[in-house]
Amino acid sequence: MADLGRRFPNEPEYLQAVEEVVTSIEDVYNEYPAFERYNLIERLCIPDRIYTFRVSWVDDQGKVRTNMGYRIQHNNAIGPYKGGIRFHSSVNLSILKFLAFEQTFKNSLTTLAMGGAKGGSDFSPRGKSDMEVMRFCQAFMNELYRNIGPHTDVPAGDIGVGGREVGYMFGWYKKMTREFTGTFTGKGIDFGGSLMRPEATGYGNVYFLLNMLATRAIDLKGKRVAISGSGNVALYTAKKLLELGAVVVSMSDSDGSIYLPDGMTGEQFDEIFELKMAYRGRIREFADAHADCCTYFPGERPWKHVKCDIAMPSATQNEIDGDDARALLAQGCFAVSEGANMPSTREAVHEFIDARILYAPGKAANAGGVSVSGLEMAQNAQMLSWSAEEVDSKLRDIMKAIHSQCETYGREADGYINYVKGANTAGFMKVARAMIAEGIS
Ligand code: NDP
Ligand code: 2IT
Repeated sequence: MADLGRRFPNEPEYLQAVEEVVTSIEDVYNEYPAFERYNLIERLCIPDRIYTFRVSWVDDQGKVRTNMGYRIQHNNAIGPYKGGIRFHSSVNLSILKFLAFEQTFKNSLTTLAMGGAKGGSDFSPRGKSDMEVMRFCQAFMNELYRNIGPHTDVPAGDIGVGGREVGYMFGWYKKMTREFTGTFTGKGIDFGGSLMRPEATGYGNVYFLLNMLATRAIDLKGKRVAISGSGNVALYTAKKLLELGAVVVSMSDSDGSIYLPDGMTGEQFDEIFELKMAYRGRIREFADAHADCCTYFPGERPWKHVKCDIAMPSATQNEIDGDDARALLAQGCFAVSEGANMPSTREAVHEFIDARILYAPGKAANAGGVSVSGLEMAQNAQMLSWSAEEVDSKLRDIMKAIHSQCETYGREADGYINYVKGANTAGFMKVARAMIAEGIS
């Protein structure tokens, strides 16, 4: 860690993600002298390669705009590079390196054959017209198309990249290569996308939560759940929770949070879904229209304002700090299942584990998204498409398998399941074995 800190002093998110993994796999790492002989840790922490490029595009006023573009191919020991693309003004190398690193262990846990990658740009689709987004996606793809492919590197969505952006990038990729291949996942259903991919991350997180609750014989029905975010992951998390009889008490976006002390109705969920998905509106607009049952906290995250049993952070990294974690615990929160990647700071993670609550890190709990991406790749390779029921049933099985790997590697002497240790160790072991078998490269 000291060595990485010296080499990458300006990359705090990357160092945070690496530290969490290396500290939690220490015991198992020291049991196998071959790991040290092959210098596995250093080789696994540093990405295989990083592409950095300029993306220039023309806005609706005819002005030439320039953004940064990146793709980090972290590790392909167990399958082609695989991971999302993030478009957000905050994107930088540190954030994408942490995401690509995490993706490698997450993908290993899914039981499918996928390596780890991540990419993105500091371009923000917010406030841009469809044509501006299209021109940006095409310019981004112009640079990247040479470095991806169905057996090389398969991108997908993440923050700011949904069906619209994947469609535009896939369209330009197809134009440049003159080939129709499964090089993106999260594609539209009409051109090779898998049914259930939009739902997969949120639904998968709820399935993971159900597995965790079962270890303590707790029923989800009637439990109060605080969600952050109101994008792809947050919305489908809320949808599945409502279907299963849980009480959804909050959502948020980057401007603020809403709190519904009595829970959200199905009709209110539909309204939020339409507001965010069809109109790309702000969560404040929902609060304005429902002042009788909903409080809005401008510029705030939900955690200090809600009374909940369960928290499902689904917006972004480091959105729960130590104080937020203590506030959640003080209100009686007994489970945290992460939809976002690394939403809890190191201090928050320690609070949750010290309190012995059910705590699932993103790389286990949100792996349903990339898992169904893996199923999309399988369907594309077969030139077939499976029914929603078939994909959903496979997703449930995968989330169960991830949970049981966490249990195997994470059970502590007092019986507590440390999901951080379990997920990191199980994810690491598969990649490490493959890297040793494949020789030094
Ligand atoms: P979306 O872009 O669909 O939604 C993101 C949501 O989080 C929006 O409500 C957005 O608010 C909010 N948000 C984003 N950045 C910030 C920020 N810096 N501060 C406060 N709020 C913010 O993205 P997804 O739902 O796809 O992704 C959410 C999280 O889930 C990310 O951490 C992502 O890495 C992770 N994830 C996504 C998967 C997927 O399949 N999409 C799979 C696994 C993990 P606003 O509208 O104001 O921007
Ligand atoms: O963080 C993630 O797992 C994703 N954004 C999904 C990646 C994918 O390839 O589906």
